[in-house]
Amino acid sequence: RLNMPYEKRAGVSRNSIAKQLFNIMATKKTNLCISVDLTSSVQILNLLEKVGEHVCLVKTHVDIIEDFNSDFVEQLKQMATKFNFLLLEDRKFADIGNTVSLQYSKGIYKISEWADCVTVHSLPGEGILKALNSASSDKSKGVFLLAEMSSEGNLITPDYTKATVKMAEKYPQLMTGFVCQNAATFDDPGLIQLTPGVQLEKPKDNLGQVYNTPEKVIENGADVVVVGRGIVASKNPETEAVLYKNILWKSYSKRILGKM
Ligand code: UP6
Repeated sequence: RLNMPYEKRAGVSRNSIAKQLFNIMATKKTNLCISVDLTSSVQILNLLEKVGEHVCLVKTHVDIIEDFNSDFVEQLKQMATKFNFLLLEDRKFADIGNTVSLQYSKGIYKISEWADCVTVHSLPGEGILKALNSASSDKSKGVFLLAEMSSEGNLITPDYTKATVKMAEKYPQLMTGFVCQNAATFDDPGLIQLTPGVQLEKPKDNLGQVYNTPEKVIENGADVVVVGRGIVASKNPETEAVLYKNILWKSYSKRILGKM
């Protein structure tokens, strides 16, 4: 999958969100995902107004937004249409299937109504995928399963990673890809490697996050690269987003030519 261009990979994806995401990347020439870890809806929308044209995917943690409301969701969806990006709610579901199906579609956030895709832990077992797969939804949906994490001392083992990839095989139409750090994690070119833990500025934070450079993660198989504070906490987010976008696209272009 590493040498295959995104537009070709769209053709072999069995999940419609993965297909869309590959096509957006090819069209907009960006594999940058911005993680908008801000606590105010106005701040998030203002940031997206500046960086929206440079990203393929916007990753949210809606449960940290202090003034979350349905109007925010409407504006977020409008922005996604205007700038042609998809929405990933990084909910990291990790409970029994029944609870997860409620968390996915009920409560304040009603994630299933607006998120194109969500992140999910494999820890509870297959029921979690079964629940999301059968959750009724008017729109297409996708799942990124966590096969590895970026944080120091995380308890995921190589066996856990392998079992996670195996679990996903039964749900090809649901699976958008994996959150992981290494190319060896999976082979299917129709799936997307989403890699967080990326920053140019520093090698880690104070709470266990470990950072790699954009070049390094592309070399390690990343297809969509998540940058949070590297852009969000910078003085000029727009300039920074362009910087990350350009380095990432250059690295991807080298990779598909086999020069990496
Ligand atoms: N994230 C990781 N590592 C993982 C999985 N998810 O950092 O293994 C998420 C975090 C955060 C973002 O929840 O929203 O990616 C990274 O943000 P940062 O670039 O500001 O560190």
